Amino acid sequence: MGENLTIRLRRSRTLLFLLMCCASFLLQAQEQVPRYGYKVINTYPHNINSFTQGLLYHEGFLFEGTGKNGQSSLSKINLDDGEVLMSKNLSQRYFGEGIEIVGEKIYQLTWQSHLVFVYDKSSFDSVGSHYNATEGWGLAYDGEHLILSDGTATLQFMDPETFAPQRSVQVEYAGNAISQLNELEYINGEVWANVWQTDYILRIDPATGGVNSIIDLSGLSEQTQLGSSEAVLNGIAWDAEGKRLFVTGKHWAHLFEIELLEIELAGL
Ligand SMILES: [Ca+2]
Repeated sequence: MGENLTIRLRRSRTLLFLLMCCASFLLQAQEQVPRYGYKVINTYPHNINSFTQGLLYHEGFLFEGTGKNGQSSLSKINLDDGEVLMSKNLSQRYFGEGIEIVGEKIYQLTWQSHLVFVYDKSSFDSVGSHYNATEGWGLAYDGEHLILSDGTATLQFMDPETFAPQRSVQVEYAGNAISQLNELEYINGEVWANVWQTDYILRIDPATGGVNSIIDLSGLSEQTQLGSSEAVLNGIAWDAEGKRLFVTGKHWAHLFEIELLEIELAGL
């Protein structure tokens, strides 16, 4: 009897588990969003030693912020040949993270120092700093607020003048909070976010935190040289005028201009 009861319990647990899996699958299928692959349009050089944490395209130039203590910097770079036109090294104490430009100012996050550096865009001279209560990962700008990722599933919207949070959203897909949101870019009303240590970029609705679509960049890292075991996709830059999309990675030897290709989802 005892053995039969144990078997029945095991069976009912198995059934419950299968039902939960099924429900989860249905939920995901129900919330299935468009998926994109990519086509490489152009390939440009990228410094394989750069531990890319922030990337943007502004008035014809790339701006890049890099991380690691002792290797963190802010640079203005020529897209075509990768020449560094202007650069500033951070003190050994700081691990640089995401960057963004608002007006004449460049903001640069630090990872765990709770400091946000502010520089003059033209000279890279320091013009101030702000306190950030959370970790600093990625940074973007929607025309009103700086958008901050901090390694969790939360995106915070900060006042550029004070860096005080004004509101936040949790990024969710199929009922699950999605954390590890890294480098960001604001493109046509959406927040695009690299998910750290994956080949995915999420396109996020900034009003709700919902995922509108998913970009799968699998295979792109195989089209360049990787400079370390930490070399992962990280870095999205949008040329709004030219409508060009650039991506690169930490310790990648190239930066790519890509075009998105919608993937047909069979049977859904
Ligand atoms: Ca960016």
